[in-house]
Amino acid sequence: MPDRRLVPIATRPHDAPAGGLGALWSTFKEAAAHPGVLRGTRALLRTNQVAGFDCPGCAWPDPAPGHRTAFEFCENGAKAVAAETTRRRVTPDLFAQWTLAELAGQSDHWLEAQGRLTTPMYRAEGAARYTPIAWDDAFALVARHLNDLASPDEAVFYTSGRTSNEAAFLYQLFARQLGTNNLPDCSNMCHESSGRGLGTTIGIGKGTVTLDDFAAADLILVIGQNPGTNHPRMLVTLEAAAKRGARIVAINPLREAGLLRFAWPQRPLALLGRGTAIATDYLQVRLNGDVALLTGLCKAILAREDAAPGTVLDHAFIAEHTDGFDAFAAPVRAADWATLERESGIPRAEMERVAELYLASRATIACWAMGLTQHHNAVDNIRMVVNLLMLKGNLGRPGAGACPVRGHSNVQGDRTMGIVERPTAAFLDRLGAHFAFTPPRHHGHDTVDAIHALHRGEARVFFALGGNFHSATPDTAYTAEALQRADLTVQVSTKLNRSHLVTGREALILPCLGRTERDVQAGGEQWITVEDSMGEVHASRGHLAPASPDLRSEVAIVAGVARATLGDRSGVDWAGLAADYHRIRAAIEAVIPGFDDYNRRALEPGGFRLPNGARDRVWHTETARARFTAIEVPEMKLESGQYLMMTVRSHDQYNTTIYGLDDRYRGIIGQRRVVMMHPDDIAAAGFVEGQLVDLHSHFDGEVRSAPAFAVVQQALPRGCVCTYFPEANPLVPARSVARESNTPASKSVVVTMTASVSPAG
Ligand SMILES: Nc1nc2c(c(=O)[nH]1)N[C@H]1C(S)=C(S)[C@@H](COP(=O)(O)OP(=O)(O)OC[C@H]3O[C@@H](n4cnc5c(=O)[nH]c(N)nc54)[C@H](O)[C@@H]3O)O[C@H]1N2
Ligand SMILES: Nc1nc2c(c(=O)[nH]1)N[C@H]1C(S)=C(S)[C@@H](COP(=O)(O)OP(=O)(O)OC[C@H]3O[C@@H](n4cnc5c(=O)[nH]c(N)nc54)[C@H](O)[C@@H]3O)O[C@H]1N2
Ligand SMILES: [Mo]
Repeated sequence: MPDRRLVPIATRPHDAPAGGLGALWSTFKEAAAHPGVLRGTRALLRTNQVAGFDCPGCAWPDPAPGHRTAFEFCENGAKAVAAETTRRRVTPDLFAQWTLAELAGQSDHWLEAQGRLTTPMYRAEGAARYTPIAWDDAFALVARHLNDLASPDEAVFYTSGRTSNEAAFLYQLFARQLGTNNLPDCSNMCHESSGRGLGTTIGIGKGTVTLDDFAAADLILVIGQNPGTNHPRMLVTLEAAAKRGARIVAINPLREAGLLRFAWPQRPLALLGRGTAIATDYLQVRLNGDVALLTGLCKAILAREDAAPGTVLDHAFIAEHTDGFDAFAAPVRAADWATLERESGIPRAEMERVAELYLASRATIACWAMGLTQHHNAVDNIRMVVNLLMLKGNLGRPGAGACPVRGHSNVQGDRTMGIVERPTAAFLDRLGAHFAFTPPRHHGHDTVDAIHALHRGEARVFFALGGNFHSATPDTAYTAEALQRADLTVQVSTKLNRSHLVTGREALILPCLGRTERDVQAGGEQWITVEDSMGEVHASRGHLAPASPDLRSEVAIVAGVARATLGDRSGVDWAGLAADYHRIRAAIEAVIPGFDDYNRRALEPGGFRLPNGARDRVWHTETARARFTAIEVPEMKLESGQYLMMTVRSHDQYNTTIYGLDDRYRGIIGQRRVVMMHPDDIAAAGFVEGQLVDLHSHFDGEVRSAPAFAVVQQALPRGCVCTYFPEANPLVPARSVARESNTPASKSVVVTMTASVSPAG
């Protein structure tokens, strides 16, 4: 094949335990490589401490106050902190030197490496560059645009999940006083399917377990999650469970190193050994084969019940607490093993074996993340997990429950604060009553709807409180067009990213403080609050000097925009709230149930836990019972030459922030534009490792292409391939979404591949 294009592939097999010396070394390198090493080290020692700040890395909860070590951070939390505490700065000089087009020619890794944003910047219509703008002028500009809109629904207010409770609450209040519920957030691309699946079955869109439950579980399922990279502190919890003999079953198409073995890098002796085995059982399910697999487990369990009626299931729980059992059980009993084996890729005997583990367990926890939530049938995935748990009453008792492991450190809190495009009537009633206004009732745009609305020209102002909308969303080319059609795009950010470069006709960059930094307002030094993945709310206080004197807090920015826009139309004392965040928390307490005595309890060591009905076996569903759901097993119909592709995170990134080019645990070094395939699939397609291929996705008669991905081997099920997010996002169609949750199906992309031909040839 003369025109076969090859690139050298560097792989380094990873056979050490996850964590371990590698993680310690990487943490050290990360801190040392950043010119802010001292600043970074000081910050690390404050990470997740009682008087310190909440790690911006992930939403895994902190151990109880007495059980924290001096080093409550992980390798990837260290990267997140180092990225924020870097001494590199993006000053107006950089924007004077580089045009937007030139900056857009640089990689995401390069943009991130330029350091912290320092100065508000403005791009005038048609201008090639950003120029500095004063804060008040920036606020006035946003106000003019918002007030010129024909309807407030022409504005979109996006949030990414690092935003504090205080900023999030003010932000949604502002949007609703303006008159819109257009409050999409990163959740819409993340755990929305969990929220929907849990909300409709157990009456709360959140998990039901706490860290204590992990100490009491006999069996822990880890489904569609890569904690070694994305929630490394969870491995400490899993290791403790493994050591006391709990069984851990991993359900994942990839053999993720973190689920195999782990050595806690903060415990020196552990580094010398082989680490602790984590997963006792590993089911390498086919992509989106989870409903088939879980149906197989339930089928085996029901068969045991039918053989010895009344002895296998938790009949008391099912009778007292649930409904829908018969409708759920009938199709499961009728399901045919051949279909379940084909769709899951797991032999019947394996499913029966794991079903026995489930039956032997007195208390079972099911954890999951994006491997379940980003498919067309994602909401059904979650309901199927709930079905399985309920067969043995594994909800609302010690050691058992549902555990969606959240992403961004405060993504759950932002939702609690009312960042949601479909608010409940009860929430709006209380918000309106407290602030004496009439909130809009009609639902707003979620993330995918916002893209379409911008594309159609129906949304004209796009405002982002954090995040990187351009690169995190699907269908990159389409989303870029959508953003470019806006009159104004505004990004409140800490670091440079591609959303600053693909802009509306006019654009603003508003640089803000990060978690690690001191936040001083008119009323003195402030702290903020966050809610972790298990519903615990606690304070976070930064200690470092701000990266630039010109930064403002997210709260101050939101209040500034609100005051400039609404003026006398709003009865809210925006300046007063921004001067002292205690006042914001007092308002939250008045509007949102569960926040009693907020200002005091948030400061207690470890904070406080929000009420959770399902945990207490109180079900806020339509029928006041927990609900079994009949779920259809989806059948994957691929044509010859087609593969199912997932888009995942490497070990060296935080979503769209690219720290480096290695994926250590998967052994892929120095390269991100790769497509991982089973060796037999590589051979069958006539490819060789290192060959460049073009990827083409197929959806609803449309084809999208992305060029030049290097083929690398990886132990995946046949027919399943894997690429990295965000490189592969141009292939994810914006209309290819999960039913009910509207979450992009970024783990179910149908692709074909063709050999890349060199541009010359
Ligand atoms: N260091 C670091 N930490 C992070 C992030 C980061 O980018 N970097 N991102 C944060 C955010 S916002 C989030 S949401 C979380 C994400 O945390 P994860 O959900 O762990 O992230 P992904 O990389 O998307 O990995 C998805 C996992 O699901 C598996 N998977 C894919 N498809 C399927 C499937 O069909 N079935 C099953 N059973 N498994 C499947 C993949 O092999 C992979 O192991 O991490 C958070 N923490
Ligand atoms: N194909 C594919 N697409 C995906 C996913 C996938 O698995 N596959 N995952 C989806 C998921 S789970 C998520 S959560 C989304 C993530 O979507 P987003 O949350 O929109 O993206 P991030 O990359 O996390 O945002 C990074 C930017 O946030 C800004 N930032 C960082 N810290 C702060 C802060 O403290 N304050 C403010 N104001 N800004 C800050 C920085 O400027 C940084 O560049 O992506 C989704 N997209
Ligand atoms: Mo996420």
